[in-house]
Parts: sequence; structure tokens; C-alpha cells
Amino acid sequence: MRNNRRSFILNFGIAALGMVLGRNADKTKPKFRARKGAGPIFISTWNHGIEANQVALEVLKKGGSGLDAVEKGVMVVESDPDNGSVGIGGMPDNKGNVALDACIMSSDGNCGAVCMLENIEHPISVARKVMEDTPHVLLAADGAFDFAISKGFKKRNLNTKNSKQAYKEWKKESRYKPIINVENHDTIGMLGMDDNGDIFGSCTTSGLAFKMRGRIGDSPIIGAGLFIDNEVGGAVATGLGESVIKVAGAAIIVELMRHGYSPEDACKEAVLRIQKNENTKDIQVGFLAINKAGDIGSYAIHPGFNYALTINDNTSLEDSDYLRN
Ligand code: SD4
Repeated sequence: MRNNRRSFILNFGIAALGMVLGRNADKTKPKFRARKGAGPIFISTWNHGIEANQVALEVLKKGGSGLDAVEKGVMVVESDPDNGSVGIGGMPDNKGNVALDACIMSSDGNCGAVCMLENIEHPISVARKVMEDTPHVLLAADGAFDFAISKGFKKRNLNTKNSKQAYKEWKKESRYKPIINVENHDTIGMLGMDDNGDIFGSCTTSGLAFKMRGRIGDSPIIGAGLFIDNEVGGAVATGLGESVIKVAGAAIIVELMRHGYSPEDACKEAVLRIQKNENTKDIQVGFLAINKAGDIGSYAIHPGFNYALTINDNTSLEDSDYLRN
């Protein structure tokens, strides 16, 4: 009798739960369909995204693929010697080496990445080669360098007068303080949607200025710094990589969108999860997201995070909403 009662309660409970979940699942079911004519759209972190987006759009207009667009777009920033956090002129690690991280992800779910890559101007292109020419996702350090050379990339010193000077200054005190601030967060992460509504992404950085040698951030980690699911959308991160990795930032945003969150709400929820983990007073993280319909969103911990938005042939710089001062 008791057992019957218990199994009745259990069965009733399961049925009720099923009804609740079923109802919610229906309610929040997103339309995983590109809005007609939504693309092309590009969104990129920070103001260097303006030029990157414009190049990406040109690539598409000239018949390039969405993948070509997100690769070539961020290459502009990698080649800019005045940008202190990406490619040439990126701030060195605590031993004076410019060590780069990058990843790329395609609408077909394929992806590639490199980390701690030195003396190569375009880590994003090496990441693409990893994706296309190897059975792997991520190559590191000397292995990534050797692979790049084998693919015809040229060795090149990435230090500039500015980066050497900045390192010399930092060396005087060598104070190891891997805290993100306005000067040292400049990763470029780009999300692109082509005319078919297919979504692509790229992310490239020299990481934290004067980081511990060997330290890898979120930017080359698929699911942390970047994630695309072409059925749902994509997300990209900038800021303190450790905090992003701890919440699987980009992947979680895409999953939240799958369950009906808007891009902005999904980015906000990822920020709130960081807030749950740690004191965010001195930590900056910013997320960008796009869903399959072509809606975009962003959210950051602190004010100051902006992003370039290219839509309907117009490019603008937008300020992100944020959690706290
Ligand atoms: C990192 N997320 O290495 C990168 C740094 C960054 O804007 O985004 N800077 O942690």
C-alpha cells in the first residue's frame, strides 16, 4: 500500500514535471531561422572592429565566403602595429615574447585554433589552416609555429618600438598583476552572418599584457572565447580570459539562446554567472552575441565596452550595457 502510494506520487510528480517542462519548452522554443534578408551582419569587439567589419563586408561583396570575411576582417587588426593587444605590436608576456592566441569557427561546426604562437603575423589564418588541413582543433606554441611554417607562413618579429618600450617600462617593477584594465584589453572577436543567414566567428589576441609565460586565455578556446552553432547563433568574448573560461562563456550564451533567451539576455546571464563566481570589482569582461534571426546583443561587467556593428551597409560604434561600475 505504502509502495503504491509512493509510486503514485512519483508517477504523478513525473507527469506534472513533464507537463511543466513541455509547456515551457513550447513557450521558449526559438525560431531557428534566419530572418529573410537579415544578413550580412558583422559585430566585433571594440572600436578597431569598425575597420575590421568594413573589410569583412567588402570580402563578402566581392564573392568571398562568410569564413573568408571573418578571417580577413580581423587580419586588419593583427597587422596594425599601433594596436597593443593583437598581432604585430601586441604586448609581450613577462619574458618579453609576443605570444598570440586565436580561433575561428565555421557555420558547419568546424573550428580551429592556435595558442602561444610566436613570430607569425596572422594567427587567425594559422587557426583556419588547423581547421582545414589537420584532424585537430588546437595547436600550441612551437608545434603551432612549425605547422605555420610548413604551410608557408613567414617568420617575423612581432615586437615594435612601442611594445619594446612598454615592456622595458613594465620590467622596472615587474609587478605581476594579471588584472584587466582599459589599456590591456583589446582582443578582436568578430561574429558574421552572411546573406544566407549562416554564422561564422573569429577571435584573435596577444592576451593579457605581460602575462605569465605559457598563460593561455579564453580567446583560442572554443566554447569560451568563441562559439557558433549555426542552428542557434554565435557568441564571442573579450576581457579577463580566466573569468570567461570558468563559465564557458560563449558556449553558455549560445545554449541560453537555444532555450529562448535574446542575445542580450544571454550575454547578461553569462556576466551574472561570472559575478556569482568572483568579485568583479576589478574584472572586465564583455560578450557579444547574434542569433539566427539576426538579432544582436551585448553585455559587459563594467562600462566602457563598445563594439562595431555593421548592418544594412552601415557601420556604427555601439556602447554595451553593463552590470556595475
Ligand atoms: C585573454 N580575453 O587573453 C583575452 C584578453 C582580452 O581584450 O580579451 N583582451 O584573456
